[in-house]
Amino acid sequence: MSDRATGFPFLSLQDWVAFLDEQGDLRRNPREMSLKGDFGLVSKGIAENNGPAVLHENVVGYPDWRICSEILTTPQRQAWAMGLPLENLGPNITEVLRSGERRKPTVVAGGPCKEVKFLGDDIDLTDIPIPYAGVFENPPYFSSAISVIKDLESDWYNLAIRRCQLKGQRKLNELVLMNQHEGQIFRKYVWANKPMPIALVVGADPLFYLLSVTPAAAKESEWDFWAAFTGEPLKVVKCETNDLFVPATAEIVIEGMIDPVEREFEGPFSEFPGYYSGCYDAVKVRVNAVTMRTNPIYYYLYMGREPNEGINMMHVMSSAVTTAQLQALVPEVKDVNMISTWAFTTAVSIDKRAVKDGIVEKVAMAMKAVKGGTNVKNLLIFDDNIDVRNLGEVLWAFSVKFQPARDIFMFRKCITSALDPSCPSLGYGPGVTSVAVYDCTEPGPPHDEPYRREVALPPLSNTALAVLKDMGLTVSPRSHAAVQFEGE
Ligand SMILES: Cc1cc2nc3c(=O)[nH]c(=O)nc-3n(C[C@H](O)[C@H](O)[C@H](O)COP(=O)(O)O)c2cc1C
Ligand SMILES: [Mn+2]
Repeated sequence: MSDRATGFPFLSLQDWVAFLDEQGDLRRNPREMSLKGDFGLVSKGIAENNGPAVLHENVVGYPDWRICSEILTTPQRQAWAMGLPLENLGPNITEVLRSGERRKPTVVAGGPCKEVKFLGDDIDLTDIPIPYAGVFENPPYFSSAISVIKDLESDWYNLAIRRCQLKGQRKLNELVLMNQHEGQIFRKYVWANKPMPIALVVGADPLFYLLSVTPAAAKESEWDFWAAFTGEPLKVVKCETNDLFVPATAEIVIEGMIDPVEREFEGPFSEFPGYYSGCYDAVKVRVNAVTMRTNPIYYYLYMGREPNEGINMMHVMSSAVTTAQLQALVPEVKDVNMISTWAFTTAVSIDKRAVKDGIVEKVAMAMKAVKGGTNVKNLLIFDDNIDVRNLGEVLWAFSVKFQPARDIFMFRKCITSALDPSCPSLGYGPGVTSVAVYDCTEPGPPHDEPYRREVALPPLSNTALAVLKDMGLTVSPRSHAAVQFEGE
């Protein structure tokens, strides 16, 4: 498999599936698959093994449909989708998000997402095959729906994947969390007592999907970053029944309105912390139009305990954008790695030569101030001689540099995630927990001499490397010092 995707940029889900097939990184599944029982476990198994993407071609009850999954599960597929080399993927994404040229989408007259149109009472959402994830879900969820909404007061379009529970032929519930931009925008419609127009995109090009889980700052329209990666603006078409726009090459588009006061119970959903969510008083989407391709592929995104496709996408994109957001406030920040359960446990490295006093506190406060840090609950902070993307190094440094009584501090109350099962307000409000900061950096002066602050490593020796080579062994450059003894 090549490192760089030759087909980049991929303009639709169909193009992406064809590309993965050419690369030998997609399996076609000819077996009969039942929506109720069979899909979740296949996805889980592929994610656990870093396996290939899959295209299910035989869905019971839906002979005309195909369902794809695991199309962005692995770093290689994520790298291809963004047109970046696999090596150094995280920092490269940060660089594009920081300095790539953003452009607003271009409006075009039509596109494949308009090939078939259902309006009013001709709409029947149950004609779309929606697999279940967990055992207790009923009815099932659109798990890959990207919600497109517009701010009431500005030109800010916001995108994000939102689970949507099927509640009738023309009815969905959507989980609008108040710690997310959609919650912040929806609140403005509520205060103005106006219905909020919404477009749900189910199936689109892979870069659009990665951007939809990128926690860009407020007022930044995530789709403007499409051009930063590809050099050209995203092409969008206008909706049939409202003034929103959607990618012209989407598979399925569901257009609707959300009433500012109407609510209905939805849940439980197999959520990213690995538990079922509670039941929520969720907003209701009344559907006014469904448009689609003649032969759409449904995209099934499994959610639940990691590893899984959704969390893998969020880890890579959230880490990358949070690095840029933090560096803008605290330039000493070097890298961010969201390690577990999206951002619940996150490691940050800072320049080890930084003036130490107060820097960890500064990073922690900045983390809770930037958009990408919203869900951070356990924050581990290291010097940058620790590679925060290497879990072995993270655990080692946590073990030897961290003194519990001295190096832990807490924020008693921060906005985090309402979906955290340890959170007392599960299901209500924005989600509020305490946040713990683990200072795993080394003390500053007077212990600032290199021999006290360096990891003890053997000197670089060409002879030693040759001896190892004779044995068929290699050693990581991180395992020896950068310098040799004199005379070597
Ligand atoms: C499969 C999947 C389902 C998700 N469902 C929801 C959801 O129902 N509600 C929500 O607020 N975020 C959900 N997310 C997370 C958001 O897409 C993500 O946090 C996004 O960056 C939020 O952006 P925003 O703050 O601009 O709205 C989901 C993510 C994935 C991968
Ligand atoms: Mn946003």
